Amino acid sequence: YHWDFVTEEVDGQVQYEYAQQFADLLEEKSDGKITMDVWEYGAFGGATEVDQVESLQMGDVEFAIVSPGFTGGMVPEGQVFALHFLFPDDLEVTQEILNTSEALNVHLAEMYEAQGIKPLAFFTEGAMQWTGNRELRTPDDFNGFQMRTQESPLIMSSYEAYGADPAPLSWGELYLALDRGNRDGQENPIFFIEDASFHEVQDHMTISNHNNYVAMTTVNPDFYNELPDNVRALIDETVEEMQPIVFDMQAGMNESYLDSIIDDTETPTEVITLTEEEREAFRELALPIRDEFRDSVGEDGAAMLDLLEEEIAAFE
Ligand code: 6CS
Repeated sequence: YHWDFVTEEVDGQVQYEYAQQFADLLEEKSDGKITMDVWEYGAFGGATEVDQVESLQMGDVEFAIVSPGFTGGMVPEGQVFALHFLFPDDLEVTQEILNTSEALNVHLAEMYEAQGIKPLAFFTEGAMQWTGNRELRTPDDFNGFQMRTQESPLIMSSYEAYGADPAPLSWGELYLALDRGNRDGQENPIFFIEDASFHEVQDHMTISNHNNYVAMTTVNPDFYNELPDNVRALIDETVEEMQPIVFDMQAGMNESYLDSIIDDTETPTEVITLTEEEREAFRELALPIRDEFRDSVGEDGAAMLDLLEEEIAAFE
């Protein structure tokens, strides 16, 4: 077997490192019978994140790491990950929920599969933070702020609720957009902000922990369902083994890259951390977006969110 695995990130970043280790593990387990080509963001036909999802749906690639933020138009229910302040702040607990939730691993997974995207696992890439060309401490600071988001209506609604003026963009174009002032700011986990050098062209960063970044390990369902049982079992086993590995990977990178941002005196970035009271002002504005989610996705999607909220409450 020889398969293709596309990612939305580049060498040294979480998704790419994940895919490489995944490919190595699978090659080892299969005694070299399974090999994979791992693709960096944009390398598979020069595509954007949304194009890459389409390559998976068409079966041009077998495996992909997909961020739900780019599937808002195809699987609206996946926008559950766009909801700020939904998952616990404790990332270990959040990862436990991602691993065990029936709402996600059964119900949401079926909704994805119906659209030609089969999620095998959900993993966090870390808490998300804001960067901006001005300090972001209160919702007022977002007034008229040109926020870069991924391609998802509910991510945009979340920032509109803060008073911002969000506009989607592929991340490959984001550095220049921030540098030129076509966008005022963006959200991402710390490792990504540092590795993509966004901090070089942003004077401010806010540790907001308003959400965590979730990615999905996905396969083309026709390809996967037609595999012999023993091959599918090897894939499933590898997916499971990768979960703690990728959790530690993101934790390490997010911690050490914060120091690099703070220590970079050539292009200084002012870093502030929101107090619980300051976060509360955002949480209040973010809560009604859950109703918007329920109204826009219909009954099954709303029931999926109800169940997920129950599961989260049980952990808290
Ligand atoms: O901001 C983005 O769009 C990118 N962020 C991460 C953490 N991974 C890939 C994604 O495209």
